[in-house]
Amino acid sequence: MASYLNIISVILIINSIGNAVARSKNSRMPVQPIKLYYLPPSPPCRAVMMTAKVLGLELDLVLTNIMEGQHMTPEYMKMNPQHTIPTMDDNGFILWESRAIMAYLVNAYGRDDSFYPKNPRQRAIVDQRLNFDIGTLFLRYVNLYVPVLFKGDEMEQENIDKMNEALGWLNTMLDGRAFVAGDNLTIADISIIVTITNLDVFGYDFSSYENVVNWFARAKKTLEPYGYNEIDRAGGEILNSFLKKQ
Ligand SMILES: N[C@@H](CCC(=O)N[C@@H](CS)C(=O)NCC(=O)O)C(=O)O
Repeated sequence: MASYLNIISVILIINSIGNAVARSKNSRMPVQPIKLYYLPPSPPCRAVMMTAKVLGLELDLVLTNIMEGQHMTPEYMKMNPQHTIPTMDDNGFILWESRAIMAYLVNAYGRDDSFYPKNPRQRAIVDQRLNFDIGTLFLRYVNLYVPVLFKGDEMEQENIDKMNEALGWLNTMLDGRAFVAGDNLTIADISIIVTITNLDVFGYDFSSYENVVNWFARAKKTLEPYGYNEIDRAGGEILNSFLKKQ
C-alpha cells in the first residue's frame, strides 16, 4: 500500500513539473501587472499603451501629472533620473524611452515576433523607422508645434517645410508597403501613428502624401480594437484643446 502511494505521489510530482514547464512556455505573462507612469495626452505614453493592448497585456496605470511636477519628486527621479514619462516598472525592472519599452514588451511577452521581427533585416527596417520617428518625424512635429502649443506662437514656415520634407520621406518609405516596415503592423506603425494622429487632430494638411493618407486609414482600422480611439485619438484631442486656448 505504502509503495503504491509512493508511485502515485511520484506520478503527481512529475505531472505538476510538466504542467509548470508547459505553463511557463506558453503563458509569457508578467508576474504582476506592469506599472506604467503616464499621462493621457503624452504621445509616447499613448504608443506604449496601444502596444500593451495589442499584446493583450494588462497595465497598472499610474497617473503622473508632469504639469504639476509629479515627475520631479525624489522618488520618481530615483526611478528615472531623466524624469520622463512613460516609465515602466515590470516587477522591479525599470525602463524609460517609449520605443525601448515597446520593443521590450514584444520581446518579453509577444506570442510571436510579428510586431518586432527577430529576422535581422526585418528588425533593422523596424528600427530604422523607429529611429526616423524619434530623430526626424516626431522631432520635426515637436519643433513645429511646441512653440504653438505652449507659447501661442504662429507656425514658422521653415518648420512647416521641414515637417513636409519628413512626411515626403515617410511617403516614399511606404511605397509598395501596407505598413511602415512591411506587410503587417509593427511597433514602428504604433510609434509613427501617434505623430500622424496629432497632425491630423490639429488639422495639419498632409493630404498630398497619398501613401501616408492610405496607410493612416489602414493603421487606424487595424488599431481600433486596441484602443486607437480611446487612447490615441482621445490623447490627441486633449493636446488640441491646449492648442485652441492660444
Ligand atoms: N523620447 C522619449 C520622450 C519622453 C518625453 O519627453 N516625455 C515628456 C512627456 S510627452 C516628458 O516626460 N516631459 C517631462 C520632462 O521631460 O521632464 C520617449 O519616447 O519616451
